[in-house]
Amino acid sequence: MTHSTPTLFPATFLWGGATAANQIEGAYNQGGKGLSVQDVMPRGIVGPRTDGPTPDNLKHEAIDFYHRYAEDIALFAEMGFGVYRFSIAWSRIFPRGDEAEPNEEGLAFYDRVLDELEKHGIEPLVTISHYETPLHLAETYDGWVSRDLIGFYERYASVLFARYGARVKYWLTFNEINSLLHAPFMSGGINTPKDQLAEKDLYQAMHHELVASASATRIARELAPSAQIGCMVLSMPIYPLTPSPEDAVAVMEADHANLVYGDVHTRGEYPGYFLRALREKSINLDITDEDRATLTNTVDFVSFSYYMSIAETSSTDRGTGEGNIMGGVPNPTLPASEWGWQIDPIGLRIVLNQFWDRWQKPLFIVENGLGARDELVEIDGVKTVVDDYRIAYLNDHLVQVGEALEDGVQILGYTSWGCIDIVSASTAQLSKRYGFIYVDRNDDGTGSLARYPKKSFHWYTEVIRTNGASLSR
Ligand code: BGP
Repeated sequence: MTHSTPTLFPATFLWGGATAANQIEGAYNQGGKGLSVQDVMPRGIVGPRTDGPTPDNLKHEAIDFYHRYAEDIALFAEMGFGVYRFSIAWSRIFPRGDEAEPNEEGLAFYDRVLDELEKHGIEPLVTISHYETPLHLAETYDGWVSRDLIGFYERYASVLFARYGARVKYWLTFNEINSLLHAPFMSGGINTPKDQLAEKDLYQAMHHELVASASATRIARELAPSAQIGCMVLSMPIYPLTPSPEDAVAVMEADHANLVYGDVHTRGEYPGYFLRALREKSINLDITDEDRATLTNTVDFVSFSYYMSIAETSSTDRGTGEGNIMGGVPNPTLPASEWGWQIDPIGLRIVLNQFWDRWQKPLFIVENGLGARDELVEIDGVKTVVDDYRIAYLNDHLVQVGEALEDGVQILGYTSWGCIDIVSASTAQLSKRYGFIYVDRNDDGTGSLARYPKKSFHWYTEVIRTNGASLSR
């Protein structure tokens, strides 16, 4: 059933956009910043990692937000953003990750970003760790496989809460924490190649991240009492390929593998289905009593990315599905983007309901959007992009957000992904664009870095101005 009259988004609904430090900032070796795992991933997760920084890594300069943040935030303000989600580069604050003292120059940069946001009345939403673990922690400790990372992360989070806690209300502990098993180097700084990694080590790394996340929540309660702490998961509704009970069970089990992260963050303990899975794999995790106590520090809200849905089957004949880090079985009923991500606006309503029913925590949609190639054209002397395809994608997804609001789901806000063109995470391309603002930079690194509002810029401005009433149903 679809609601026919325009939904009233709550007056407090936060509209905005989202980015991540490694994909937007550039200045990879300036301001005392150390290297992160991203500095040796010039091809994203689809290519091999390199021994050190290489000239073909677009993230090294990205779109130079490090120097142009004031201009970019002014453009966000022009669209009427009420919130901007960005991440803090861990290696700007702790260049190697295991130092005792933070890098003041790195901290001062984010002070300046926050000043600019405050000037425009934009609420910051800060991701503490977004796929940018300091490289030293990967190479010396094997990333999150090591329990030592919990302490380093606690120190890092404490510094952030102490410094920015009075200015930042909304915090996310780990970007897409459930991607760890799929992309161990990017997501968990795990240096051991995936094919040589013992499954037990991967699950141990997952446990360490979950403990660190809960510990950050505990620390925030002391250092930043007005902060709201959220977890962040990659959401992907999974449909049975056929109505057979076996396919329904395949969906349930695939769902469990994703939902366990939100379950732990909201309930404070591991669910039985997960313990069963470990038992059946004969994996005995090192979980201390102190870990168990830490996990009881549950989050205030749940945030998630949503790009696509997928299907599942019990059959061994699965076909191959491309997707946002986690693959699955292609759904024959859905179209796909140029990068093979299947487009499914209704899936967003389903996921919102599923998460709300399951966790009863306010939800924040912190990533959603269409990666597409854009063509810069000149209309009446003004350079722009006529991105009707992006407008259609966002419109249809936001209509489903309205449906979920009608369903009674509590939603804090919506930040579309890559609100200005940035380097893609999976393929490290600039040509996979999500933004309302076109950035003149190409995959070969050429371009002036000039910014041009696209047609969607004006469309989104109107959506925000009318608080969703201008959406077409
Ligand atoms: C998510 C990541 C983002 C982002 C987005 C789009 O998985 O959290 O960092 O980039 O996906 O993916 P891509 O950039 O590969 O198109």
